[in-house]
Order: sequence, then C-alpha cells, then structure tokens
Amino acid sequence: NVKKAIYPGSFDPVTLGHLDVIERSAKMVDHLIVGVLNNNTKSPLFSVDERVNMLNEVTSHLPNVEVVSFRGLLVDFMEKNGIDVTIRGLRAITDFEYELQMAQTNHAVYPDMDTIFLTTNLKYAYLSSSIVKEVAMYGGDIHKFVPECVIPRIYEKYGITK
Ligand code: COD
Repeated sequence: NVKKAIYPGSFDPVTLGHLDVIERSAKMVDHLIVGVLNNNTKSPLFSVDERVNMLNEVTSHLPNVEVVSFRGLLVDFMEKNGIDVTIRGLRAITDFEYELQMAQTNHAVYPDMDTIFLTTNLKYAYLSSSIVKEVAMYGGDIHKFVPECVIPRIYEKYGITK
C-alpha cells in the first residue's frame, strides 16, 4: 500500500480531468500531495497562489489531499519530503512518450521513486488546461471542462464578462 504520493503538474488551471485523477488517487493512497510547479520560465495564466487556492477549493471534500507548491526538480522535492511515488495521468498515445521519458529520467536521478500512471476517464480524455484556455479566450462555454469556481476566474483573466 502506498502511504504518501505526489500528483505533480502545472494545473494552470485545474480541470475536471485533473480532479478525476486526484479523486481516484486519493482512494488508493493514505496521503496525496498535489504538487503545483512554481516555475518562472513558463508564463502561466494563473499565479502559483491562484492555482494552489483553486486546487484547495476543489479538493476540500477530500481529507487526505494536501496542495503544495514546489520549485526546482520534482525528485528533489520528493526526496526532501520522503515521498517515493509519483502519480501521473495518461490521456492519449501522444502523452506516452513524454511521460515515459520523464518517469525514466526521474527514476534514474532518484532510484527510490516510481511512477504510477492512471488512464484518463474517457469523459475527460480530450481535456487539457491549454484547450480550456483557448476556448475561454474566445468566450466559449467551458462548464464541461473545469470545476464551477474556476469558470469566472478564467474569463476574468481574459477580460470577458459573462
Ligand atoms: N485526464 C487525465 N489526466 C490528465 C488530464 C486528463 N484530462 N489532463 C491532464 N492530465 C494529467 C497529465 O497527464 C499530467 O500527468 C497531470 O495531469 C498534470 O498535467 P499538467 O499539464 O497540469 O502538468 P504538466 O504535465 O505540465 O506537469 C509537468 C511537471 C510539473 C510535473 C514537470 O514539468 C516537472 O516535474 N517539473 C519540475 C522540474 C523537473 O523535475 N523536471 C524534470 C522532469 S524529467
């Protein structure tokens, strides 16, 4: 049984696909850490604090889930915090190559860690944060893609009033 695992990502912003992976992982592990990458080189739509806040709101019904941000290498964060399992979601075959490369690199750098892949819920197979942002940017309907509380925050970023 897995005691402590991390589900790392950009979560810019959290989607229903992410939330589905979080809910399913939370049932499998004692303690799940959702790790939000705090990386200045990518230019995210939402600040790290905004992303952490949204994740906290949408996971408030899950008592064993904790949201934190991290900088630098994922494996360094894991080693420092005694976490040796990473959870990642797999959508399409296109995710596979990147995910495999990342899992193997992480394992090579930190041999104590392993990656568990959850296949996507078919309902959310096509979803990504980037697609959601693109639809929202042009004022499209995003209620099927993101949790309710996230909707007005995305439109606000694009100066759209609904
Ligand atoms: N259904 C199922 N899973 C999904 C869905 C969906 N609809 N949408 C996304 N997911 C999964 C993704 O496959 C991913 O596993 C996870 O949810 C998070 O997705 P994103 O897009 O928010 O996050 P990424 O892929 O940008 O996260 C990348 C990391 C931040 C984990 C990575 O860049 C990292 O670890 N960076 C730190 C520096 C580091 O250690 N680099 C070395 C890597 S080898």
